[in-house]
Amino acid sequence: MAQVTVTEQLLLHQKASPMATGRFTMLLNELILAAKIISREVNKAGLVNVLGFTGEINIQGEKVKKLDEFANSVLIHRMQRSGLLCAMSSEENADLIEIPDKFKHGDYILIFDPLDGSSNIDVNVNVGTIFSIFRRTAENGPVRLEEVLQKGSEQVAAGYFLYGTSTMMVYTTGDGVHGFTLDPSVGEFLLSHQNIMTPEDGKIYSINEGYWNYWDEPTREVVSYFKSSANTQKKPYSSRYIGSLVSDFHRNLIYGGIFLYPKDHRDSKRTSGKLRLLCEANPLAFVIEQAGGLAIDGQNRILDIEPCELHQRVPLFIGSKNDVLKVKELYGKS
Ligand code: P6P
Repeated sequence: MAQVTVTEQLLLHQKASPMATGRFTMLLNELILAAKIISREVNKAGLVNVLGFTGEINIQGEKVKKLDEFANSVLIHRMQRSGLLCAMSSEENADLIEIPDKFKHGDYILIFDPLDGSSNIDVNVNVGTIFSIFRRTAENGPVRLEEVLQKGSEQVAAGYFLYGTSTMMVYTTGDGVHGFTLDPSVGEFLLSHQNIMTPEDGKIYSINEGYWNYWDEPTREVVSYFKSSANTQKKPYSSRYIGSLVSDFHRNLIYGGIFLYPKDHRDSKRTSGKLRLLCEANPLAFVIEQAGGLAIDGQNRILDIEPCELHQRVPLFIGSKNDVLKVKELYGKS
């Protein structure tokens, strides 16, 4: 395959749409630079003292790991200078991130999880950066929160970087899903997976079964379906769960399967599940639908949910089309 860079791919495949401007290509290239910097630190995390805790607690009430903080600051530092954004929101920041007046403002909004799966950093398990891009709805003036709280179906682009055995970037602008692999020797992301389509029927299910006792009966019935021979495979699905959403999602995207993070009754915080609508569920839902899959909260399409707040959590069932439809059918019966 000829070596196609992200920029070439964007120019090759841009339909006449708001995405056809060079500004979006510039935005994605800024994001790529931030990801290369994060990838460099992640790949040498074992060698320098960036492991361990900063001792601070983030908005999610989780202890912030140094690499989390580093990734967050790299993204904010780089993207606020891009001249393309009017606001940002990070999973690590309680409030909207304003673009300082000294920088040129644009009409895109960037929402991101700087380093998802961070609980795995110290044990060398893959982590990732997830991003979601909207255009602002007002012509100009200070960005209002409701411009950020748009339905996922309004995203103009979304995707993730996966820092694993290789560093990958997977994204969509609504014109299919494309995967690029970083060639560290030249520092370029080169096209490695063109037009990714996920199998309609999976063979893998991904869920933290440790919470079995906290699930309601319909959820137990859903999980039991995938472990039984009553499914379309006529045999139990393989269980694969490494506790890093981007990695679990990416594996299932390529091989076919379903990732489930239901609500549970462990405590009041989990009655809407653990994963965040804006910086996790929405971007991955855009990707999976463009790859022929589906994403629901148990009943409703993720991309149709009207957000109420920045850090809103949502139950997530995402992956192969027929597997997600089965989840919807089983929950619909209860
Ligand atoms: P649990 C990582 O902290 C994360 O946000 C996702 O990357 C991952 O899928 C999930 O939480 C794991 O959660 O409750 O199974 O440990």
